[in-house]
Amino acid sequence: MIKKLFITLLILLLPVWSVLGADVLGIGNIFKYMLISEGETVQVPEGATGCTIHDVGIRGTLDLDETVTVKNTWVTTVDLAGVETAETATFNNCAFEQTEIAIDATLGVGGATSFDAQCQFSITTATAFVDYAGANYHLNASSPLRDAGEDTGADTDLDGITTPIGLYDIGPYEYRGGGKGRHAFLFGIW
Ligand SMILES: [Ca+2]
Repeated sequence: MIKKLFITLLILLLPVWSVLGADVLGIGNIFKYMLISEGETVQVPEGATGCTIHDVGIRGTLDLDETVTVKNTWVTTVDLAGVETAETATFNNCAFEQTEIAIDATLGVGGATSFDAQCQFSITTATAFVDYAGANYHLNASSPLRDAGEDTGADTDLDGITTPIGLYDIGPYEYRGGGKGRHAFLFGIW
């Protein structure tokens, strides 16, 4: 009953969250192939079970309050305060600007994290991407995220390029040389 009420309230509040710059997932949502800007939030709220996030670049905050699987994604700030007893945040093929200790320190009481062997911590954003300051999140040739991942089931990257090239990369973009993606051609941004 309480969960139903919460979910109803959540649906009613979704437009408000959108205005505030938050992407709020519902039960079973798959959130994929996205770039989240600085200051924005991706949230999996309590009760939103069965969610998967993959191939996303989150320069803002990933706020998890429920059991969730996050794959092939890089994150600036992780907030696990809502991950509580019997809930686990599972990360496969992910990279973080924070340390593992810093992320675990945000966990709620009884919550748990599961990081696979491919996960990287303390990534230096200034050197991992073509131009982090300028919001070009394609990988550098020397990026630690390049060829450092594993197959998480994605066949293409955010540019629509078939993956992998060489070995799988971490994050929404697969490195293919040249530094810039098709966005430069399509939208004149990068
Ligand atoms: Ca690769």
